[in-house]
Amino acid sequence: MTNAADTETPISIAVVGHSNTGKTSLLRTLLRDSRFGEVSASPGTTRHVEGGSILVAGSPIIDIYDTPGLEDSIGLLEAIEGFVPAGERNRLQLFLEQLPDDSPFDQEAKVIRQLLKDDLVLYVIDIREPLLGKYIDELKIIAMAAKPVIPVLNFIAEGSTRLTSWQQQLADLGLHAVVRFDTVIFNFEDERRLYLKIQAMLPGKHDRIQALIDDRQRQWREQVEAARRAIANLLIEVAAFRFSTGSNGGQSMAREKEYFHDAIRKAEQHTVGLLLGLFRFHPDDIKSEQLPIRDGYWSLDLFDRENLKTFGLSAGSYAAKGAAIGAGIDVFTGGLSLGAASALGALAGVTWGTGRRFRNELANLVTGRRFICADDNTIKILFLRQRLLYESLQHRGHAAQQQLDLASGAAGALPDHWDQWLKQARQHPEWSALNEGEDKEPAKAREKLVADIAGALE
Ligand SMILES: Nc1nc2c(ncn2[C@@H]2O[C@H](COP(=O)(O)OP(=O)(O)OP(=O)(O)O)[C@@H](O)[C@H]2O)c(=O)[nH]1
Ligand SMILES: [Mg+2]
Repeated sequence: MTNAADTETPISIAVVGHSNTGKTSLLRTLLRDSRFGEVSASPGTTRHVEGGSILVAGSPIIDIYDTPGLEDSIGLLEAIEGFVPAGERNRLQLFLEQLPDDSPFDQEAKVIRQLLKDDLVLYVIDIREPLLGKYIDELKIIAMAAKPVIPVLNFIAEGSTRLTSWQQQLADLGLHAVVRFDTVIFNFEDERRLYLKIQAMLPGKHDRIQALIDDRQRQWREQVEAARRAIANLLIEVAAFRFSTGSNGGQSMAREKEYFHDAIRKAEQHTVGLLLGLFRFHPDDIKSEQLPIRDGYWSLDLFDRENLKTFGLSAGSYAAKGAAIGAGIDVFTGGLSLGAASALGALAGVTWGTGRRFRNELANLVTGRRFICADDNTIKILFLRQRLLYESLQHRGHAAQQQLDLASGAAGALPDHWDQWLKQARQHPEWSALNEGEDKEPAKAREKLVADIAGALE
């Protein structure tokens, strides 16, 4: 983009409101920056005006400013009315000019100064509270700046019972362009609606805001699609992974198992990193004793049997398979004939001619070696927990401070074609980069499977 739009000054927006209503949280979400400012449960956290830029293709469309919370709006309004007679046009400006250095309103003065500079005001409201006099006074002060105001109703999840009454009362005050925006449970639609309202109030900036909306929409779509594909890829990589025991210079079975587990753990961690990155979370945003991800790792090891409980899976398959050598592994022994290998799915009737894909396994049959692959439960857990992470990240604002809660049993069911997908992936060791020496040419059929699995994540 090298048109005039680039040289235009960004739209400037002030975020104001009573203290502790979630102003800084709103900026974090809009800026996609969980490190912006300081957020805390106690009021008076933000002490200075601090700004950030909302960019499209590297150029700022909106400069948005966080301000300290208004605390004593009733006193402030009285002071303004006392200093500057009604009817004066630049009442706030005159008030600032007359304010003594040691005034108790120095925090408020910072807010007013910012209000006067900006094109538009977002007034953040904690709707868990009723519309008290202090809010009305704040709105009166803001109105003196004569800027377009959009009330942003926050704490939607907790305050839903008051939502209509707030909307009604704001409408009575002449404020119709209200938006709801829960800064903790992010919902892309809410963000879009906020930008649409801003667009409606600043007609001169229509195209720039449209560019922002389109960009955010595209980003969101790509982000979601990439996340789905990352999970699909992980599933295929691991399901198609076969590890021939005895191929590592005669190491003990236990060490081979560890090696095998580690390869899968790394693949999972890689995916977790991708998912966090796609939704622009820092790995250590998600922490605490409540589980489940710490420093970009699932805190519960993939091969921990506790996962079975969390995801409501039955451990039965372990017991049933006498050959199982430990959680997370299926063993196939060359000596057990093709019958055992067919448990991989679809090997019955295999011939040497069709066996290129299975050459290693067939060689194992001859040499009496064994190979191991991830068992069904491991792959299910792998899928379910990545899906849960993906769903949580999608609905998680950058201001969220509480943990993802895995124990809520929110894992849900496996997709309809699960068994078929698994079977297919298991027949294609060459689809897994975890298998050394396999050619990893992207096969059309693999690509189709990725698309199918990704599609089921919608
Ligand atoms: N549950 C919930 N908590 C929220 C929401 N928005 C903000 N919070 C929490 O409310 C508290 C205050 O949020 P801040 O963003 O610091 O609020 P602020 O308006 O910037 O506060 P001051 O700077 O002190 O005026 C923090 O504990 C946030 O995590 C929300 O939509 N839902
Ligand atoms: Mg703040």
